[in-house]
Amino acid sequence: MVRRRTSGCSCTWDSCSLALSAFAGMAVVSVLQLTFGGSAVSEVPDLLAAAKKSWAISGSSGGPPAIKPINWEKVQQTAQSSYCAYWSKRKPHVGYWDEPAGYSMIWHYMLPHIVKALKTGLPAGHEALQSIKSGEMYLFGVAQGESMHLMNHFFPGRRSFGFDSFKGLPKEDHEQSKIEAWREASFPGIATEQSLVASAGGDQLARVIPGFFRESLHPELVRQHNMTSAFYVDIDCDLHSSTMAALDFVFQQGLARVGTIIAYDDWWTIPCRKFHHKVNGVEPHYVSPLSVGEGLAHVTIASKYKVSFRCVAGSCKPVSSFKPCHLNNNWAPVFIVETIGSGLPASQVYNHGFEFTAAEEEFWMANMAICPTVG
Ligand SMILES: C[S@@+](CCC(N)C(=O)[O-])C[C@H]1O[C@@H](n2cnc3c(N)ncnc32)[C@H](O)[C@@H]1O
Repeated sequence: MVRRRTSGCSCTWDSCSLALSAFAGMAVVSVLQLTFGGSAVSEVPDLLAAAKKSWAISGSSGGPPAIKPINWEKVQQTAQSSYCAYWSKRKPHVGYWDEPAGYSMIWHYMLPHIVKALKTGLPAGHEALQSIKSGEMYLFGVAQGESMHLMNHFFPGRRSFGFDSFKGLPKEDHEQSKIEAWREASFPGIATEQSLVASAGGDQLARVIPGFFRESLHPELVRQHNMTSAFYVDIDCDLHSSTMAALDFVFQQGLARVGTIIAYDDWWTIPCRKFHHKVNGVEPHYVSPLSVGEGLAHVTIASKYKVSFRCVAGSCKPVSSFKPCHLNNNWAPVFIVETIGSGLPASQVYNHGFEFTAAEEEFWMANMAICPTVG
């Protein structure tokens, strides 16, 4: 059963599996029939035009390689086979304590396999290894009690920091990112600060910073909590303005570094809602995920901090295989920071790492079974 989502989270574990498999089957047929031609972009800020340019990856552009070349294909193959092996053995609902609530954060299940592949696939001494091996986890949007618990389950022994108002969403500032389900005060906390800390390994490992990000995310936090490099940043705070505040904090404070992995739960929620439904009185229409919500914040931050991101898993690359365990056949996009600032050749401003064309975005939204149900 695919539950109608009114949250920033996605769907049930099994509904996602089914939906993704259904999408897979449909897509295999449709890919043969479709040629990706013209596209209709109706709500695209200037930034999007710049963002849509794609740049060559480091080491293959003809310019000086920003970092030691990494065999990304091999890393992805290793992660892929490890994840598929896990899938073949998994029992329904394994490790998923929140099934009755209808939340499924299925991209989290890919992370241990990605990390394992990075640890073995990155050249010894590569700067990314430091945060991958021993970095900390920064989770934005935690008061439903899911992400901190899950990440501690997958990465026990790592420190985690959870940020939430415990009063639900604030007001969205970005007009095009407003959808009815994300009203002010939606999703007031279910968990408490204490229950979150307990679920994430206790107070030696977990810290919760309560408050709205615009007040809570001040630079002093870094010193107060001795925060160090982010191995993982979890964006599940739904709104464009909240995502901007979260990303700005981790990049400005130097917590996000080369090797930091960032995943977004609601990258597709606004585009999917607008694609399939009337929103704020406007008939269904296409908007790119790079022009609203979390996607727009990602592009803005990439530009502001001159970041080159790479898609490592999830829905930041069109699916090339429709096996349920294919790393890109997943709801949320997962990126890794490849370079920051001076790492990019002068000709490249930044690289958001999102690999869909407009036609592929439309195709994905038209065929992805969960898409009409979210928001
Ligand atoms: C859909 S829930 C995500 C729940 C989740 N991942 C978990 O582990 O419980 C979104 C959460 O983001 C929080 N949030 C969104 N914007 C915020 C902001 N600007 N400041 C503080 N919390 C915010 C909300 O309070 C809400 O708990």
